[in-house]
Amino acid sequence: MPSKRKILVTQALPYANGVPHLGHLVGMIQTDIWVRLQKMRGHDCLFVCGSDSHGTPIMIQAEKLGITPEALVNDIKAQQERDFRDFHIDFDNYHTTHSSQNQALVNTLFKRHLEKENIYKRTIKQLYDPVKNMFLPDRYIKGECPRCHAKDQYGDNCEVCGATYSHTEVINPYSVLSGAKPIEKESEHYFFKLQNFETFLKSWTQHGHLQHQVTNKLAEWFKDGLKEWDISRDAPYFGFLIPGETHQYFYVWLDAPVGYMASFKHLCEQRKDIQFDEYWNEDSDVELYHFIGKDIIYFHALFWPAVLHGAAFRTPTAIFVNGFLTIDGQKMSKSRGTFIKARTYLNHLRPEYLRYYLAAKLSDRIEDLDIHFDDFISRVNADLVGKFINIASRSANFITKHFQSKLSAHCAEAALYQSFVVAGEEIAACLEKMEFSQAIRKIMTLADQANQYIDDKKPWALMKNDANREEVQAVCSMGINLFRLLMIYLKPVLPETAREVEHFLNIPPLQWDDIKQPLLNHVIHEFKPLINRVDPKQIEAMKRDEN
Ligand code: B3M
Ligand code: ZN
Repeated sequence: MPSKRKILVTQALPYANGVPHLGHLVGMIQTDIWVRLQKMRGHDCLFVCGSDSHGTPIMIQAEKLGITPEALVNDIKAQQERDFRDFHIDFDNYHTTHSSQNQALVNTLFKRHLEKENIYKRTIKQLYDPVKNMFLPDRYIKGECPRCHAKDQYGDNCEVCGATYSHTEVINPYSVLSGAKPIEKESEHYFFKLQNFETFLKSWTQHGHLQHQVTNKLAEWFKDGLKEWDISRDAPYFGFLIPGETHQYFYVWLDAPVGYMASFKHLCEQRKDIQFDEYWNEDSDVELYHFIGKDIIYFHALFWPAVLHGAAFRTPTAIFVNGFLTIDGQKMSKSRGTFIKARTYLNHLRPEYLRYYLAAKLSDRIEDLDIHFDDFISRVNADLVGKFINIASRSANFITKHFQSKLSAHCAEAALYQSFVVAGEEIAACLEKMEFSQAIRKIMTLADQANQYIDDKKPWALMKNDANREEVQAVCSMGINLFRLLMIYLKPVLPETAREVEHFLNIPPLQWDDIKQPLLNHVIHEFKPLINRVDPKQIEAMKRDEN
């Protein structure tokens, strides 16, 4: 095993204007599995996240509910924390971008860039809602598509013909908020000159920080030319005021990734053993990984490294991108009944079913991932219950009933045990590379082998003759030891089951290194069914509940 690594991991910060749904869980679970692997392997790995709490949608949502945006984001943050915790997402810290730590960091970054003239101000024209008295982001403007003349299309693109355009080209535009015809109005905005970082970014994006698919995507953007980025928004806005201004706020996407740093800063304030500078200074050798969805590549792979680099902070070691979630082959949609909130799932199903199912499908490629519920049921039942848990349930009762719960003093099949240990290194390598589905396939092949071993030895038949007692104990102890190895490999995916198994086996929390030694001459507890089969009725009830 390599020497102890220092690692900081982040997962994209969910917006605080809606509660978690299954779409959020793909990335959360992927990241959590990877972090748990690192911790089990003895590395010093921290996982921070938080709510993305600023922006127009949050302001509008709060207004609709008749509460302050602060109250809304606090409320949603609490719910996010509960839901993610119940899916066993093990954050070291869950913070919010609406925090003093974030504001201080954003101001620092802003000032450093202002001094270097990477940020400047100029006047622009925008559409303004004269009834609501506010500037309108593109998604709050609708009108007729200038190309195909479809009605009620958004201010920047047409869902009918796919055209993209400027809001000034929309025919008969209206404000989604008031229905009023927007007027054009001038205001001063701050711009970040992304072009200043072209050389840096061209090199950075080519140096192993990104998946190939991402690098290719970026090549297209480089070809189109990097454009300056509008980083301010006019009042009314829910965000941080720009230093020295009274009506200009930082755009939510400027302060959102800084939220990663802020969450870590907040963690440093609680734990005296970690130093902010060691993790974020330009010369930091701590590994830093951002896990994100494919729709926010531009922000993370271009803006964010440029913002960090230009302000003399370290840049990410790697950015890891996952695809979108579909359910039963469809985009999640409320009208189709395929939109499932995290809490609704939790009310009906064991969170580890989803963790396992996702792990069995995730790879290091940016592919969309489908939860097909028939497949979900058969996968979980066949693999987890039928193969994995089965090994323990077939072995444990003999040990408890006939051998006073004690495992043999010797490992009956050293070669078989060793082959599982060797496979463990391949499994760890797959998990490390985000090839989760490959890892799961390997684990299930081992589970088949373990079951085959018990089938061949037939302890139930051996038990009929008293002369075979010792062999029965040896075979069943072997079964338990193989099961224990598989539990170690699955622990990042199934942390709750692992806790129950640790109790069953009467052992301290399993670490990856524990694979080296089998459990010998050791008293275990009584076996209780660890994971139940998924009942299709539970799925139906969950879907019914959501609709
Ligand atoms: N709040 C959510 C998203 O677009 C957005 C992520 C921010 S990460 C700094 O997926
Ligand atoms: Zn159109």
